[in-house]
Amino acid sequence: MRLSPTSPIPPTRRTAARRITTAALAAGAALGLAATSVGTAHAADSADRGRPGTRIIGGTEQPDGKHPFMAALLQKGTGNPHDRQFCGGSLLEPGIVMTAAHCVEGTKPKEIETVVGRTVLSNKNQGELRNVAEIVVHPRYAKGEGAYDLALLMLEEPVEGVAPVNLPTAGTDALIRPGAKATVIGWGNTNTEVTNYPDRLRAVDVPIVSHIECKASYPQYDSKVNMCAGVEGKDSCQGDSGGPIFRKLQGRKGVFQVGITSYGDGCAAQGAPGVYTYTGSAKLWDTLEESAAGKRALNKLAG
Ligand code: 4AZ
Repeated sequence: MRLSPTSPIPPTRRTAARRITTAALAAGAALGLAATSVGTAHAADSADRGRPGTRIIGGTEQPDGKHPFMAALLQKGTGNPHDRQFCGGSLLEPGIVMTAAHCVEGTKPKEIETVVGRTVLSNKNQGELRNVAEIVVHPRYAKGEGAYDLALLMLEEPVEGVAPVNLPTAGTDALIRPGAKATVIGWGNTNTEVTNYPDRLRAVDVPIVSHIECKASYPQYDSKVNMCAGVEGKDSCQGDSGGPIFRKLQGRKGVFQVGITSYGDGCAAQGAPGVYTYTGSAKLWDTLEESAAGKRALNKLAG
C-alpha cells in the first residue's frame, strides 16, 4: 500500500488497503467510491459459503513451492507477519525484489523487510527473510497518477536457491494479447463485503483486457506503461499490490511476469478490471535511467 509521509507504514493491513484504493480512485477522478467494508480479518469464509459472487478475488489457495519467486513485503516488527504484510513483490534477481512504487513510496529501508518463498505468512520458518538496503522508486512515479508504479528493493543479502521470475522482452507485446489468460497471486483481500486477508497465498486466472477497454474504464490509464486484466468476479484486490501477474508459456521453463498489481476501482466489479504496471514496456525500463538510483539498479539487473 502507499505509505503516507506522516505515517510511513500503515498500522494495519486493513488501513493500508483503504488508502491504496482511495489513492487509486483519486487518480481516476470521477470514479465512484467502492464500499469499504469493516469486517475483521478471517470473518469472511463462513459468511461466504453458498454465496457465489461475494468472493471477489475468485481465486484458490496455493500449495507451498508453486510460486517460489513470490515475495511478501512486511512492516518490521515483532507481531504476527500476517498482520505486518502490506504488499506483494517478486524476485527479479537474487538480490532484487520488484514491487509497486505506491507500496514503498516515502518509506525507509529500515522500516520494512521482505520474505521470499513463504506461502503461509504466519509461518516464520518458511522462506528467506531479508532486510532492504535501498528502495529505488521509479523516477516517473507520481503519487495518485497510477503510471510508472514500480519500485525495486535492493536486498542486504541475496536470496539463495530461488529461480527469479522472467520478464517479457521489452517492447514485444505478444504476451498481453487481449483475452489471453494470466495468473495473479497475493495475500490481498478476498471479499469486499466482508474484508478478509488470507494467511495462505492465493491465485486467480484472469483474462487480459485490451488497452481500449481499459482506457474507457480509467481516463488516466497510460497504455505505454500499463496493462489491464480481470473479469467480473475475478481480480486482484487491496493487499495484492506490488505482486505479480504472470503467464506460463508453452514449452518454456518458469513463468513470465507481465505486470505488477497497481490499482483499480474496487475489486472484481463489472467494467472495472485491475490495472497493472506493464513489465514488458520498453518505456518503463528506459525511463528508470532518469534517476541515478534507477540507473544503478538497471546496471545491476544487466550485469
Ligand atoms: C489495492 O488497493 C488494489 N482490483 C489492488 C488491485 C486492485 C484494486 C486495488 C484491482 O492494492
